[in-house]
Amino acid sequence: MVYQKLLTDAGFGEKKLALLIDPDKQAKDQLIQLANNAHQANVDYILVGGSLLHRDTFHETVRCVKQETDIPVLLFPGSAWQISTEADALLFLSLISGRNADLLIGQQVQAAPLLHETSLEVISTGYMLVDGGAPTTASYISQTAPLPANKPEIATATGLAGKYLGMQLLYLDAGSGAKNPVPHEMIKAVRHKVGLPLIVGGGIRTSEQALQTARAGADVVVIGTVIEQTPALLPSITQAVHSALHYAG
Ligand code: 1GP
Repeated sequence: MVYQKLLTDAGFGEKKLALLIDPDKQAKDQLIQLANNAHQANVDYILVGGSLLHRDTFHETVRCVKQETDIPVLLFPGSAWQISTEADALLFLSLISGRNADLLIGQQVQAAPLLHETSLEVISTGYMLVDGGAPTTASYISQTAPLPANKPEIATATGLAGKYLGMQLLYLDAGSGAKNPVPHEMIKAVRHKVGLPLIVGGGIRTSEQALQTARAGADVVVIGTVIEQTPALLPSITQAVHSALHYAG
């Protein structure tokens, strides 16, 4: 089970790297190459999904990644139709930083009966968008205001509310291609106070940023855009995240 493993690894302070694959962004041969690179770099998870997809390649992307690697594929759905039974688990996201009812509970109601018919592992995830210095596709499409980056106490209150609502996991996201990643102070505060396993992503471009994100308390660090631009960075960023183990709190 993906969640059990995630929980155990987080308990031991083992830091993990997730590569976000946007189904829109690459041709099939590039995708095969990327999946193989991820395997060689010891990437721990592959996330597939996005808040705005332009092409009908979602299912094909999941299938292709599953064929090429044994890295667990976690769905990171932008809407109810981004469900593939070929994935290992689905992050059942509720956008708890926002006040858009459709993304808090509407899409989830549409997806639930479909999920019930599958054996897909469903992981209840409190999803929080954080201001990354400029509007992102996620903030625009979701029509929500992100959490202010300099207000860790709002992030903590939101994360705690998610925990009390029964969520199993939190995801702090500055949004794909964000100018600034999620501040370390916020990561620290949320991880320490809420105590749920924590995924952090958005705007991470260097090994140093990935390392500091993991050291601040992220259990899983997500990178996407930087690898689309510079695939050769994947091994060093993955290694940096894995090396943060000794700094576990
Ligand atoms: C976005 O957290 C992910 O949802 C990854 O962001 O593409 O900026 O790495 P980047």
